[in-house]
Amino acid sequence: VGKRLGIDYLLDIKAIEQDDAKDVISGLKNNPKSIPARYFYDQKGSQLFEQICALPEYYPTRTEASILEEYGVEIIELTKAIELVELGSGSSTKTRFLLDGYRDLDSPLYYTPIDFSGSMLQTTANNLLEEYPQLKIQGKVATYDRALKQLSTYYLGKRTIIFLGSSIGNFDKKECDRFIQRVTNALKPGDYFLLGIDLYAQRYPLGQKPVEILEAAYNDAQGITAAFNLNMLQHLNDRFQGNFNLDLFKHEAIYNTEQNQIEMYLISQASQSVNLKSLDLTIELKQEEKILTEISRKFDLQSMKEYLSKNQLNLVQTYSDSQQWFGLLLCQK
Ligand code: AVJ
Repeated sequence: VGKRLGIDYLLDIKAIEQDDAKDVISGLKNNPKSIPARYFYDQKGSQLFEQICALPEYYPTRTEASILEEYGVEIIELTKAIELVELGSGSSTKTRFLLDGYRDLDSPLYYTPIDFSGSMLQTTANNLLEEYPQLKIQGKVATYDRALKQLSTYYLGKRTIIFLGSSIGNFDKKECDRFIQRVTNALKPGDYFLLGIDLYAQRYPLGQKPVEILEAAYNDAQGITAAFNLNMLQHLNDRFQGNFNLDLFKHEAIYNTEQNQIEMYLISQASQSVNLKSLDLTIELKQEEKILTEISRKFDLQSMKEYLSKNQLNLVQTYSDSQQWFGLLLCQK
């Protein structure tokens, strides 16, 4: 398989470690306190996330997968891409519905998975090469920023960039603008961007997705999301010689109807101080004080369509499920 696989390692570990330290310190010194959402994803956290995706309450993964299963071939035939780039590819599970189409049509494809975890990328790439004989893989272990910058420096042929799972919802508005501009820069006119978004409002006459459905997706009965949230503190302990006591924090996820976003918090169950030795940082927490760990924005089709077209990405086709809970937007530059 040697010639069919390449992996670029584009992480500047020194710079990342410095940024990480800086971001943790400034987040925990802020009022209200916060921790960047990327701290969910150490090895344990990535496993818990895979479990979340399979939960009965967590509808986004299942819904998006069913849309891809139904329209994968149509998307391939429309885009005619030679290179498929995936931002945040993880285990590439849902992507297989697109890769299946290429295999069935017997079309060659360059697949460019991008992920922050080198081990995840390696394992997934090796599995895919066995399953898809017509595939060539050139993966990148990188941040989105770095990978997108590099993509704008070369071109293999008609390109489609995909960003699934409504991960775009984790960016605040400023981060989102930056990200979308980078995506646009990595595309040539005629290329495509396929974006998965979790919807909060749908077209008439379906009405709104109930808030209970949204909140249940982040407060599952088995407590997997709670464990995922709390694991962030363990990750900080491991990484920065910290002494967070996980028993003294509680998971909370609420839907903010004004901002149209899920907000995940860790709530301090006591008045306590926590030390992160290698950051030379001590913080004080009041009883019931909240640390914000994630926002997960929800979208409506019309505003997202307008937003994308302002960034040179014109909506070509919208795919959705029968309840219109999730949207897959195919845009062309
Ligand atoms: C992978 C960012 C889309 O926001 O729904 C799942 C992460 N957090 N449960 C999301 C997540 C809590 C997920 N994204």
